[in-house]
Amino acid sequence: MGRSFHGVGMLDAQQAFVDQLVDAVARHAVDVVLIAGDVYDRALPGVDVVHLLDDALVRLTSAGAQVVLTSGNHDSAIRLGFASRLLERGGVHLRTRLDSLDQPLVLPVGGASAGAADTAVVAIYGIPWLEPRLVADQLGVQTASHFEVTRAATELIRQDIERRSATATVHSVVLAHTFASGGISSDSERDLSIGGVGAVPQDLFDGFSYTALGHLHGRQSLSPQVRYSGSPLAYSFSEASHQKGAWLIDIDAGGVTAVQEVLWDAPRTLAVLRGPLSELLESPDYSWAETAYCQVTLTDAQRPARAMDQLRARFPDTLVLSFDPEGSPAGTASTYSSRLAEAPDDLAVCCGFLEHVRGRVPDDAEKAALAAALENVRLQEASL
Ligand SMILES: [Mn+2]
Repeated sequence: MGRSFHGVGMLDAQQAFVDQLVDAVARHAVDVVLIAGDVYDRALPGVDVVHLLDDALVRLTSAGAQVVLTSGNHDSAIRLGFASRLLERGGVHLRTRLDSLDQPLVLPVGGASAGAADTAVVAIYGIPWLEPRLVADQLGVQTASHFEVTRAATELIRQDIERRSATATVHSVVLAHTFASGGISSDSERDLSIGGVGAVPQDLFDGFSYTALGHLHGRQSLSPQVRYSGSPLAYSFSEASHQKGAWLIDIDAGGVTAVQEVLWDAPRTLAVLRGPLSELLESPDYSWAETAYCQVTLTDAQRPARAMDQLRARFPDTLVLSFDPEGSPAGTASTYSSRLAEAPDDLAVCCGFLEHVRGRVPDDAEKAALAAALENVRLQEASL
């Protein structure tokens, strides 16, 4: 919530998503809504955005659901976790702290396979975004890597499941905000690769009945039991082909019995257009894009005058314009901005800037200094 799309505010679209979510919760009689971060797009969200979350939590609980919510890398875990022990009483279970990792929301589950002498429960755990260098000590791991801290967190959860299994059949659901391998990245999560942040292997989640992942924007299944719900809205043009939605999980005394998709209506179509200006302006093939948010790449050999003005006459919501002239050498984008648009991470953006202003690529020592500076910025943001 709070994130914009290429400069366009998305609060109305986020409000419309909340309406759809509340409606789906009521329609399917959902018991628990799982939100695996990011909740906000920044540590200090705007007041209207905070109000939107406040309203969403009230409406979800009024519709009969409890909510389990973890913080993502964009959130301030401390701010988001404010009053968590009080909210617990209202059915909103914030999992933003290391010491609540192994404190699940426990709910009884019924169903035919429950033995007479046995109680079956579902235990829902939330792993917030773990910044390796900030949590390694507390988790008792030597190497401050995503893999090691996530492994330590899942180990604590396994121990808790084992304790509870002495007196009940325990079906476990784990929320985690992480980049699990097998996940397909899109531009919007580019920051995750800063400082060599790697993916964690999905087999860390083996043995849990279901793992609900957050971080990647594309809704996807790494396995039947390990899935990303994805972002409720597209936040970059690389998500133009995404069908946004969520997963609806059924659990009874025998475990997970069904997983089905719930889809969200997109507020606007995204169009990724490419071609010479005259064709884009005249061809009826593109009339569908006239009401869309457009990303346009012009391929004219000569850069047309007033290209943006001309495009906006037909496509008023052209948000991104770049040039890739026909006949220019393969792989060399023509402008600084179009080269940067393809940079995979912030380090590449900084290196590209240095190359642009100095005419040579940074050497290894300069690269290392830049990487360290970016890492420090990221850590400071994480500790806000
Ligand atoms: Mn994230």
